[in-house]
Amino acid sequence: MALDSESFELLLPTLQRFIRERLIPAENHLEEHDDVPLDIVQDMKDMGLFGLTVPEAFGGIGLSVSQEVLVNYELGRTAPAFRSVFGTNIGIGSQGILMDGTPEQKAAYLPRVASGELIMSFALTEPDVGTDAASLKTRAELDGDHYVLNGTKRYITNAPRAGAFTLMARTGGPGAGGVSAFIVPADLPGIQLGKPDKKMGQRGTKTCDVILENVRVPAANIIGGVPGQGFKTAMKVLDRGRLNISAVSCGLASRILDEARAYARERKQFGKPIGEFQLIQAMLADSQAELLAGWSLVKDVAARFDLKPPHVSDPEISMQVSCAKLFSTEMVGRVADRGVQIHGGAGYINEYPVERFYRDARLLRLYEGTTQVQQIIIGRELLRTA
Ligand code: COS
Repeated sequence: MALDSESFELLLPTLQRFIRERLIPAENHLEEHDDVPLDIVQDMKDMGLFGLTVPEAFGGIGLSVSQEVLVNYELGRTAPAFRSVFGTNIGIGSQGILMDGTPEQKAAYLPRVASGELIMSFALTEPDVGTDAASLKTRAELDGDHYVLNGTKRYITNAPRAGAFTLMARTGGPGAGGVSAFIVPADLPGIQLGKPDKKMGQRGTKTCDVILENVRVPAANIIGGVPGQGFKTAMKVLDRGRLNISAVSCGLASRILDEARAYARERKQFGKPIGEFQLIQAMLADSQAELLAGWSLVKDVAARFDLKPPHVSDPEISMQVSCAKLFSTEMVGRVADRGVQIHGGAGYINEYPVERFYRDARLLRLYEGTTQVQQIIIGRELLRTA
């Protein structure tokens, strides 16, 4: 599945212009008001951004993974909160339905996801369950043709905006085999949202707890219709999600590098622009080399991802995705740190974008699997195939 190259070549410059002319100028407003302005959300819907990865048969644009990483690189060049408005929709929120849903589930949800009418969000993490996702505790007990869900989901991105969740709950015994993925409409009785999380960065993204108390969900809402497959669905969704976080990391690194270059040309010390000093050039050079390495890796893994059917998982590809996430997210952390360093004291002042990008970048190493999770996945695969 891919958008024809002629249409994609039109889409990318349109998106670049939208980011340059609409999103970057709105970054300070976003930071101050902790929300994405509604007119920008409407523009995103009009541009089809909510349906980027939904197949054309369901009203979307149907990007391949190689195309999606190019889009995410561009989106990475501005505040991450802009992407988050539709990022869970085309990404981890709806990919479970796309990959493993029944034909009826796809027809019922994907067209509304693609138009932006329905925002979906991904609910895996819990208060006591983060990295060890297979031990999740949210219970789903069968009662006639419904399941009754009880539990709490934590740090759920876009929960306040969501019309439905892809939500993992335990229908069976312990471990991964007891987990099912449900489509849970957000307006079902018994669902409550917690207080908005106050975060270090990424202002404008909305995260909070989702609390479920005796929520009755039709058994027909189990993704794929078969209980016990939900952990695998979640992992497959995260494989693609992690590659997208990697692309965003590279885009953000390129923006930070641009900011640092501009400052190095403009700021004078000892009678000349600081960019003329080799110690500043060394920091710029290290960032450029690492960015190129990360971005080459992401594009390479995306091309491999596209060679397999989207719903089929391949442990080698999962391992390569983890390499991309590990390297790119750690890389952007170093690039952001150097960006602040090149700005000197000014880099610690919120007048300069590098200050907030430094905070924004920190989350990339944590969500959709920490660096240590990626190391576990890589290490296990290396030993499995030794
Ligand atoms: N695609 C498809 N299936 C997968 C898979 C993938 N990428 N990864 C694992 N599976 C399958 C395994 O093949 C295994 O299936 P079988 O039981 O049939 O053999 C099953 O899922 C359990 O896998 P595994 O034994 O590897 O599970 P672990 O409990 O050891 O978990 C980690 C492994 C830690 C890697 C996993 O829990 C993880 O990724 N945790 C982080 C979760 C995360 O990213 N949270 C962020 C929340 S979203 S912002």
